[in-house]
Amino acid sequence: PPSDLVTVGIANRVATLTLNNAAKRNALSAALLDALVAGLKSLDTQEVRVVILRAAAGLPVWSAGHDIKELPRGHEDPLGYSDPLEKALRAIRELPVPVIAMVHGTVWGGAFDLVLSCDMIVADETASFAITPVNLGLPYNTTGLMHFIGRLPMNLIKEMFFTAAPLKAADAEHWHIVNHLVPSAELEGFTRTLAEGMTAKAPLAVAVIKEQLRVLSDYQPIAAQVFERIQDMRRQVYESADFQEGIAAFLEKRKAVFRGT
Ligand code: KGJ
Repeated sequence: PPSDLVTVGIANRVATLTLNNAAKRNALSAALLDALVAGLKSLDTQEVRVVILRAAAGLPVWSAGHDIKELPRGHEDPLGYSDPLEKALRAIRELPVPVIAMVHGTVWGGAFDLVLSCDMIVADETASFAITPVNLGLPYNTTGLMHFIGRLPMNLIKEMFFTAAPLKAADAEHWHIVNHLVPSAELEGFTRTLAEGMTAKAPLAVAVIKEQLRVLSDYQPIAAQVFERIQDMRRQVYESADFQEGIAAFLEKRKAVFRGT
């Protein structure tokens, strides 16, 4: 059934998917992400040639990231393969047409992974980007880190992950996080022109190039033992008291006190 959490509009071969839950700051709940994936799957990619992913007009928060209330409370991988966020990232990355993230407002946590998983980002001066697992004591997943490694310089990745501080729009432009930084008043028009410029291009070539770039940038052979070691280290983190504390602090709207246990 269509959901009002994510609306879909189509014009001139461009589909616009709009995150539409202002009350929860577009937190990436299972319901919202399922609606996003359903919206993407509903597209006829013979007809639709480009997708724009945006938040509802005027919201100061583009998305608050993973719905922290829905994170498993310990003893379970918080970002496992079947997590709704992971499914949505794959749906965008595997969609055979370009997806442009159009960003007005602040982008938090898993929502940063979401916009980086889009094929390009157009933002305005209100945009900022933060990746915040260290505020929760959460061990980020390996696939997610691969997304960052494939897209950003290592020193920037480390600064963003270790500080959890939002990167302002101008800095995001400096680091090539955004393809284009444009004034707020021009954001929609600019993004639409960029999208429409791709709609008449050869769709088979576009789809294959997108898939080649995905497969090549994801390609990272890793020994089973190494992967299992990393998973075991992650498990120790999501089973820690600190992870419980991080989530509890968010729910109680207070600052977390981490003890390293
Ligand atoms: N999850 C669940 N609920 C959320 C979230 C979230 N991420 N963000 C906001 N909400 C809910 C609040 O609990 C409030 O619910 C409502 O949205 C408005 O939030 O109390 P309720 O009304 O029932 P709030 O905080 O009153 O809004 P603002 O003052 O406008 O602040 C907006 C902020 C985005 C600055 C603030 O909500 C915030 O700091 N949210 C958490 C941002 C964050 O750290 N997200 C990253 C989550 N982590 C990840 O995604 C991952 C994958 N990670 O690894 O860390």
